[in-house]
Amino acid sequence: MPEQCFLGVDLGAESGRVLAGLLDGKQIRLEEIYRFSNGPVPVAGTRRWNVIGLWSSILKGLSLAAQKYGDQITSVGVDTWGVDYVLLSEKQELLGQPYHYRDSRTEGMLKLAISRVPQEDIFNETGLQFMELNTLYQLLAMQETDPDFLNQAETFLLIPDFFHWLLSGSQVVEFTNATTTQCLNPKTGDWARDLFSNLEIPTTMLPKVVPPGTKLGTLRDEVMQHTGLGKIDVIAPATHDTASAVAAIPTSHTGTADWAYISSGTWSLMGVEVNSAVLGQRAFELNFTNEGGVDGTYRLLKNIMGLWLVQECRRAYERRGKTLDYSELADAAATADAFRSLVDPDDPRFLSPDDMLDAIKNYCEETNQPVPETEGQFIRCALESLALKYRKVLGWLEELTGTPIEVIHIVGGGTKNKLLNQFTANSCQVPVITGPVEATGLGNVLVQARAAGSVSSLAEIREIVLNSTETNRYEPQESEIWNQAIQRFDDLLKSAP
Ligand code: LFR
Repeated sequence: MPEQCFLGVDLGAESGRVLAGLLDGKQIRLEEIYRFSNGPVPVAGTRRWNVIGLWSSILKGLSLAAQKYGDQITSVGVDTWGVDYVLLSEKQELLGQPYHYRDSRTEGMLKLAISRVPQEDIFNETGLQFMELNTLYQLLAMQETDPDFLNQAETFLLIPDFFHWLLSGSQVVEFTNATTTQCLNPKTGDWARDLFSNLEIPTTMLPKVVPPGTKLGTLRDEVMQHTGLGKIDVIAPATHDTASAVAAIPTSHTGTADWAYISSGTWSLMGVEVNSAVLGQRAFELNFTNEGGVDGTYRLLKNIMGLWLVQECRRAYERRGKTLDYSELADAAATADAFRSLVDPDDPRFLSPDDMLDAIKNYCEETNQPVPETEGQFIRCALESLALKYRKVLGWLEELTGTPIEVIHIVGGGTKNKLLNQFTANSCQVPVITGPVEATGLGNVLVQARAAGSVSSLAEIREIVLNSTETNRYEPQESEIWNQAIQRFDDLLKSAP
């Protein structure tokens, strides 16, 4: 079979990429066509996404792809982070500048929501962990403080759906990303309309939900003209980046919960794959989430603050006039003293601090630990704390599923941090397999390939990734000192401010 080309647009919180996935029978090769930066834009005391700027970069990437792969291209699809949305008016105008999930307007919204609907009912209806960044609380904040746009909204689209609309004119929400909103009922696969009415949020703007792999249409004429692409299909991949990443885990164990994954980037999403949402009391107490995946699977997982801690330390150093790259920071951490100070990575103060170094210092002060001073001490504290949090989550996953976890797969850009990979194996006391870095992009294009009939199942998607990419293995070491550290970490979580 000649090489088929599928274009994947993968937008992350720090950068976006247009990728070409070249499928040749049982092997896939992913090529980065164009990379551009992304990030929150401060706008008059708020944080927004520059979606028009992103669209312009996507068009540039698609033009470059057209020049290189022209007639070989079968389809295009977009994935991004979850929860954020745009509103379109009746005349299909973008209403306002879309908010970034770290904008502070949602503060207090969880409290407000549960004063109207019991928290357990919200969990039973949506199966989602409680995080104030969820779409539900963003919509509630809008309804409470500035309902004009909501009242005018004819269509609600999540960020990837918005780009699919720009590409093809389709106005639907893809399922995997819809499950990140806390607005969807995993049992019915439809919007949790009762919950919306109890929270007095309008529901008329909610479009149809479609599964990953749905053909949404073909490129608009104007996009073809602008980019030089032909009338190719626009296919919804698993539009939630984590769903795409987990679809591309190189495992031959699809269908069992004896392996865990960590999709590691700005966030660390750690969980197992299950065949139906886990909604019991214990999942609620532990604040676990059930996000929809490919082929009817669910990701039982927890959001862990992830390498955001390191990214923000780096930015804080930059503001102090010190520009360091990630490898310099990792090297400094590698030679710093072990377990000098620990933090709960998921303490709310770390979500959007003005200055991450100050936030970590304050946490250490309040918990009577040595305050980090050097770069190495800060980063070591962040990485050890993340690895210890992984161990806690591993234990909870085993408790919820009743299945011991034999191996952890880490995928995504975070796998480049070898120190964290080794810490994870040490802390969790199971082998860690890392790679591919580009799991999200691979998952995106392989779901498109499945829609085109070139691949048959989730298991085959994973087999192709296994055949096509390199992985590394880390064996657990230093079990004794990590076991002592986990004791200390447990005490910290119990007594933390
Ligand atoms: C990762 C991710 C997480 C989601 C967070 C915010 O990029 O998509 O899964 O919880 O971003 O949307």
